[in-house]
Amino acid sequence: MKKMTLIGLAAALTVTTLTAVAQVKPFEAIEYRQGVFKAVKWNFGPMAEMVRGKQEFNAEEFTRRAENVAALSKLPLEAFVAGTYASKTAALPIIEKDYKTFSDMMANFEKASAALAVAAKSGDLAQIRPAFGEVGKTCKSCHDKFRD
Ligand code: ASC
Repeated sequence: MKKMTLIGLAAALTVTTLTAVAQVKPFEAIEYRQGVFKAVKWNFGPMAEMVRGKQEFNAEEFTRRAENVAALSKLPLEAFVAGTYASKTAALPIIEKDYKTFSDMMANFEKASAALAVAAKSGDLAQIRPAFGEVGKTCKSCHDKFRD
C-alpha cells in the first residue's frame, strides 16, 4: 500500500515536471539554453588558453572549470523543445526531425566533459590535452550539423 502511494507520487511528480517543461514559453527555453552555452563558453575559454599555453596552466582552476562544464553539459537538452527553432536562435529546425542524433550528440558532450573533469584531477597536461580535444570535437560536430 505504501509502495503504491510512492509510485503514485513519483508518477504525479513526473507528469508535473514534463508539463512544466512543455508549457514553457519559447523565448524562455531559447534564453535558458543560450545562457547555459554562454556559461560553458565562459569556462571553456580559459581551459583552451591553458591547453594551448597562452595562459599559465593552473591545475586547480582547470579542474574547477572542467567540473563546471561537466555539470553544465547536462542542462541544455531539455530546452530544445518544439516551437523554439525560429527567431532569435541559431538552433536549426532539423534538431526536431533528427532528435535522436541530436540527443546522442549532447550525450557525447556530457560523456566527454565528465571524462575531462576526471582527467583534470590528474594535473597532467599530457592526459588533459587529448581529453580537452575530445570535448571540443563534440562541440564542433554538433555545431556543424545543428547550428546555423
Ligand atoms: C569554443 C567555442 C566552441 C568550441 C569549438 C571547439 O571555444 O565557442 O564552439 O570551442 O570551437 O571545436
